[in-house]
Amino acid sequence: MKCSFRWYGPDDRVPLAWLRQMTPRPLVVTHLPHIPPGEVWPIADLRALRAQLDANELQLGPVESVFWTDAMKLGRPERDQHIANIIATLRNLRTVFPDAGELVVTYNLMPLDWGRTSLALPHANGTRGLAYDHAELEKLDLSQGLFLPGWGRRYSAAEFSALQEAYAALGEDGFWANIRYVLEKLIPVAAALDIRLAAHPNDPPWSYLGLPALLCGAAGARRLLSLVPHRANALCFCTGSFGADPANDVLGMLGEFRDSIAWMHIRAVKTTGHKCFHEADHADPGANVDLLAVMRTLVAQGYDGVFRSDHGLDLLHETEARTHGYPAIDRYVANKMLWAYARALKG
Ligand code: CS2
Ligand code: MN
Repeated sequence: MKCSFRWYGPDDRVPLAWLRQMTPRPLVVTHLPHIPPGEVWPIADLRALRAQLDANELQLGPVESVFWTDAMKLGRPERDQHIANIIATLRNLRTVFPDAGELVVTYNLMPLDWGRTSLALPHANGTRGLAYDHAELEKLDLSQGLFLPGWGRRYSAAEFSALQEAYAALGEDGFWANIRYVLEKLIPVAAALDIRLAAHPNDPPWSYLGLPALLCGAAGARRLLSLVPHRANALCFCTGSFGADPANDVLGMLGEFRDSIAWMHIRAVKTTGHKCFHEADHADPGANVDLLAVMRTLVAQGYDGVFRSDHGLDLLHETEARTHGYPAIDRYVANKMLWAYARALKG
């Protein structure tokens, strides 16, 4: 298995030079944060990214993320242009990274994006981490608009209620029909470019603020993969997202979807109440999902792809840093632990 590390670009508090110091040296999981969803990732910008990776003797890992636009999810007329632009982005990625082998491009079907109610919940041992409290979220005063911790996008009250109404009018079957429409256009192109499109689950894996949540467990994954059955229609299997719902049999899902896992996010959460959880240490055996059991399952079923430790806890020198769930130390330590354990299992 190959480990990877999320890098949010030049403004990331963790510079590429730090990734170069890591053993095992991670693949770089990144995207072009300055390009809005639905616009083409220009070749020049991708070449600049490649130059940064080459200068640090790093290689591109899964791309995360080429976001889908509201128009694509809601089936608005401008979706066709956005789909064409994503196709151009896929082509440009292959042009700039012809030697990268099979590429993975991650996206998600969340109406908003991953959501938490806190980015720095203090824990008794002095660490801090992301946390989600459904009751707290549902009590939000939306008359002031919506802006969740960790987000770059703010919604005015009018924008957010219009979004809620649009998804309510669309309905889940309408949403699935729009997903099919997009995948039927993207999958053939991705396949021809040796690219897998990897859908990241809903995080949290349930509806909140009246918005639909489709990819929350095995049923959603089955439906997504059945829309366009093809290797290029795949999953970014996130154990933290699926694992946040104790009803999900994460180890069983790893087996059921083994052929559709393009890559893995391996992180743990701990449920503390109804639809209430916080990020747990990757080594915590008391988390919702035992990540060592995840590694044993992956090794046993011959998974030899890429993983990343996803979120981490603020600890040691980073206790007071503003890491928004992406610290350097804990993500690195988790990568190292998971990678070494997988190596030990393989012998
Ligand atoms: C985020 C998510 O890294 C990203 O691009 O959008 O992947 C997030 O880090 C978690 O994976 C959500 O589970
Ligand atoms: Mn994830």
